Amino acid sequence: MYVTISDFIKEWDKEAVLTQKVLDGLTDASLTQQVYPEGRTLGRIAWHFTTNIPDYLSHFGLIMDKVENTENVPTSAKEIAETFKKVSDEASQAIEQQWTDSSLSQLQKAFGREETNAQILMGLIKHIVHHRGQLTILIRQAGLKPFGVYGPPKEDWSHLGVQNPPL
Ligand code: NI
Repeated sequence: MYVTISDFIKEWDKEAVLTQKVLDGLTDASLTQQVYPEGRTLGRIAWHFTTNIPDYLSHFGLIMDKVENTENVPTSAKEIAETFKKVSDEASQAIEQQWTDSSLSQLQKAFGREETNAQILMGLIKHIVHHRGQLTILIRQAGLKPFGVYGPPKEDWSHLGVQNPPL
């Protein structure tokens, strides 16, 4: 668990770089990929976790600008990727400027229970990681090669000289 703001920011920035790489690999056509006919599209999922960042942090007391027109999922992959970049940078600035290390151990009501602000911040990272995992499946279904978030996608094992990758 995060004890200092700088611990959190390090983790936030590291995950944001990985998420950015996933989003930068999207094409406009891939945004309409669905997991089943009535399912959410890839674009909607990416837009959801992006626009949720300021909504979530504002809900827990940080002052941040919300994303405009959140109900309209962009048809441009570049717009989603650029919005994520802006929002994730603004989030780390807001947290650094508005909270101190001692804020992290303060309790707030969250999801029907008491959580520390450190847990609340970790919840935001988990939310993004959860949906980012969904995206990588949809990216594959859309016929694109997913970015290897925590390890290489299957194509890159062979480039590394590995014929039978570990599961
Ligand atoms: Ni969600």
